Amino acid sequence: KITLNIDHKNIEVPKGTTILEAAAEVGIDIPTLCHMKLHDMNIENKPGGCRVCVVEVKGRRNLAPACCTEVAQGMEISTHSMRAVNARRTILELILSDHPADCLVCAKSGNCELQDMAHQMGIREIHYQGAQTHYREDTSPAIIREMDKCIRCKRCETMCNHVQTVGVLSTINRGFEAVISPAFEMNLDHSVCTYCGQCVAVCPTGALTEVDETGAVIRALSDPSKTVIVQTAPAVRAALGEEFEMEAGTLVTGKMVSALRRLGFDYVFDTDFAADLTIMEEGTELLSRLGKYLAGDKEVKMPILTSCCPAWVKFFEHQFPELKDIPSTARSPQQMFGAIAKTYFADKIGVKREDLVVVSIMPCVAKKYESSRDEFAVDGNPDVDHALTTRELASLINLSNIDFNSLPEEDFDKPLGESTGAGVIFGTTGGVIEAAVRTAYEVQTGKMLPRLDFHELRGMEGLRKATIDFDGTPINIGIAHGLGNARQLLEEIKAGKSEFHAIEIMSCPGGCIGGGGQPYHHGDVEILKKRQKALYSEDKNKTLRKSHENPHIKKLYEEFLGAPMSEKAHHLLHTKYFD
Ligand code: HC1
Ligand code: SF4
Repeated sequence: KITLNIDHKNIEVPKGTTILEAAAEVGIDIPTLCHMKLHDMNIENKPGGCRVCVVEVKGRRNLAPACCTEVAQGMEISTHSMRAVNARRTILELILSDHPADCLVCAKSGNCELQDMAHQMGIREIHYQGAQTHYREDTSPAIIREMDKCIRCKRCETMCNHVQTVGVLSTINRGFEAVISPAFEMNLDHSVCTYCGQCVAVCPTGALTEVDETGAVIRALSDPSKTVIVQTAPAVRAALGEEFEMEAGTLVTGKMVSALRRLGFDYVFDTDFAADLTIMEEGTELLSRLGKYLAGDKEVKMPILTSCCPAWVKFFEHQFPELKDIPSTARSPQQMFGAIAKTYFADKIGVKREDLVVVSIMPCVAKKYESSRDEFAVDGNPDVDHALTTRELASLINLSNIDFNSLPEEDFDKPLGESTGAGVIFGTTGGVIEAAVRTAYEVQTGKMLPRLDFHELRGMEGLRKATIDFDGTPINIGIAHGLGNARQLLEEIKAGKSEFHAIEIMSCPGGCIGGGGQPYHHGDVEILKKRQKALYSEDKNKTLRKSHENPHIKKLYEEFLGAPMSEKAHHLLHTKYFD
């Protein structure tokens, strides 16, 4: 143990603790722009790059960067001596001298750590002349890179290279020319970027943001010739409230529905309905493959992998093309919803496909890319027209002058708004496979499940495994969230060493609750845990908690699809993967 003094507070911490961590122990928040730590997830970005966290250490000639200076016995530290404050302000001014001052129209305005810090430090004038070099804007189907706004904190590099192991982003060039970029300065859409959006989630400035589709949605809502419907992803309801100053983990399902109605959507539906539909298709596929495998069919490939996360799909298409016949062929719930909306539902209400606009609200930026994939369109008309993030929905609500907090709670419309608890838990790591188990068990054994809560599948560890007893047949299940964790399981499969029958993979740490389109959580894993808890509580409060019991799903099969994996279901609800 080491004893030291920070701002006149005595403290004892273990050897190896940094000044930044030690200060946090006694409630002193030292400002920083580059440091980021996701506790419990073993994720840390500590380049010591921004130098905003400098503090004065008694007896030392130079100021010390708190994030990468370890404490020493008897240290006396001042985090607010005028020498430290003056240096911090100078450093901030130098950063700002090479940053565009377009806060008024920046996508990150109000959520920008650099803007907040300039405000906190009372910066009124910039005394230095930076190079203000201009770098081209790079727009992909999901993410916009505006490198003029990059402060080179390297948080995005940590997420892309160490957490996701995608390896798209690295620093090239030097000095004012330095830029975080894909190799050879190619655009993101030419790289192997998965559009997971984890770089966007941690970017402190407006350098990395999602493609903004709010304008297009406003235009559709104002067009009287269009019927505009909306679907909301499971994870959105557990986080949207944070944009309106509510405690993390506050469920706002009913308020969200009424906000969407007030925005003018003609029908407010739920992606959870399509999640139930996914379970019907994916569960049937799992059981069919499993049945053959257990009967000794050497042709059948195991394990089956979930396929609802578009960043994960893009990841294996690029990085493990030889495994592309292993994931389920089921489309994601977002895309199943779009396909059913533009056929079954459009027919029901007598609207032509081209006059029906499908909007989805997603916790994710990759969903924008997914909805733009060619295979999810008919004659150039996409099944899902616009995918907004949770943050974009909050911005739509704000700009429409709707007082979210005082809204009444309303219910989704029918038929595509009815869902079970199984659909709800899709939004958290482990939820998709738990939903699949609830249905697959009953279909396979013909028996009622003795319990519905599979605690062994829940949690936040990056890699988890459990064996579920299917009435005498042990089924081995794996779960990975974060693409780096997924990579480990894929390497095992490639080497023929996988012990699993089924694996759930989600790209974002925490699953969709931690998606790149959610309210910024600033690295606070407790926020993710609260969102996760909220989804399990919504599941618990549902009357129906198994996908195959959803009455509107049953009706959809009776009236339209026939049976799971039927030819029609195959055509509308399944997909192919590409190298
Ligand atoms: Fe997800 Fe899914 S759970 S992928 O995380 O399978 O985005 O929430 O909508 O499609 O249902 C996201 C969430 C979401 C799909 C579902
Ligand atoms: Fe890397 Fe994901 Fe960002 Fe693409 S979206 S650059 S894969 S972190």
